[in-house]
Amino acid sequence: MNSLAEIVHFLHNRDSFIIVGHEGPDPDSLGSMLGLYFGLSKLGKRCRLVSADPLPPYLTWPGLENIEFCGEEFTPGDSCVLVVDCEPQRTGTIAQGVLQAKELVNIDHHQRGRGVGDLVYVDPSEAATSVIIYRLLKELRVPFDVNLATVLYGGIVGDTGGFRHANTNSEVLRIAGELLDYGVEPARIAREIFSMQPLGFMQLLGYALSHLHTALEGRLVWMAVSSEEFGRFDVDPEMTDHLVSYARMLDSAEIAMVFREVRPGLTRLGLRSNAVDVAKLARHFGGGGHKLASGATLHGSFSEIVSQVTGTAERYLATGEIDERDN
Ligand SMILES: [Mn+2]
Repeated sequence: MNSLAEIVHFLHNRDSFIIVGHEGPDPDSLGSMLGLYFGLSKLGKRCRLVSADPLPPYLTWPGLENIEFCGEEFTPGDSCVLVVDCEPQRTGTIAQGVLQAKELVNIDHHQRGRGVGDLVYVDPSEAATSVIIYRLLKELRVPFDVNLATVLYGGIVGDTGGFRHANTNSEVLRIAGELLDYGVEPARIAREIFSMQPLGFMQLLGYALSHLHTALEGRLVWMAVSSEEFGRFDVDPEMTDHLVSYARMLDSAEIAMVFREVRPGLTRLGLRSNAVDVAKLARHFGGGGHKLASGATLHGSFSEIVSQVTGTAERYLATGEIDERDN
């Protein structure tokens, strides 16, 4: 792994960048992308922003309108590619093009993120990649303004769950406080990320809550929503990542899981906990993430996936171990 100073030196000495984040972009991925975009542009560099997937709805951050949407046809040309908030393999349909970059820089904060590229900076102790970008831009002596502050603040709010997750610390709050002084509107940013939902989602949520499942006296809680049920409420399953945060509210929950059958044969599993390492559980099923927030994508029959994963999670909670025969 490289030092932050080496990344800074590298960025200084290049002129043309393509900045990409992960598939299904979230606020921290976007905050990191846009933060680099505004910061490097201020230094006179040429920057493009590229995403494989559409943006979350409702966000009105500055710079989002400059994001280009590409797929398998994406090629980086001579530009240096900066991959933020994930490994290059997780950039979705543009991943092949990203990996062809003449120069690749990877900046991330995911646990077990090994980083892939000519320069790699991965720090799992950071609450958000947007915090790393803040530090980089400070080292680069970029002058901050309300636009830059807004996107970095938005990224931090996203990955700390509005300063409620365990990754919230005094340093994060100090940085967020400094960003607010540039004129960021905290209430608007929080509402756009957490508190704006279409009617269909509200009704689906009611349905999912009234069909909440528990095991081990509520220590394990899960929701399972089939593609037929998503269709019934006219809700796009890919836009319902946050269902898991409602499951997690159960007072007795140690592990909360949500199964979303995004289409027949393809299920996304979201995992949250307050203390138990759910990244371990996610990795067992081919996924990954953070200790307290992780996920995986599974193929096969929805009902079989639900019973298999809940069985493994139940044994994991009861024994503290994952039986490798649980496959
Ligand atoms: Mn992140």
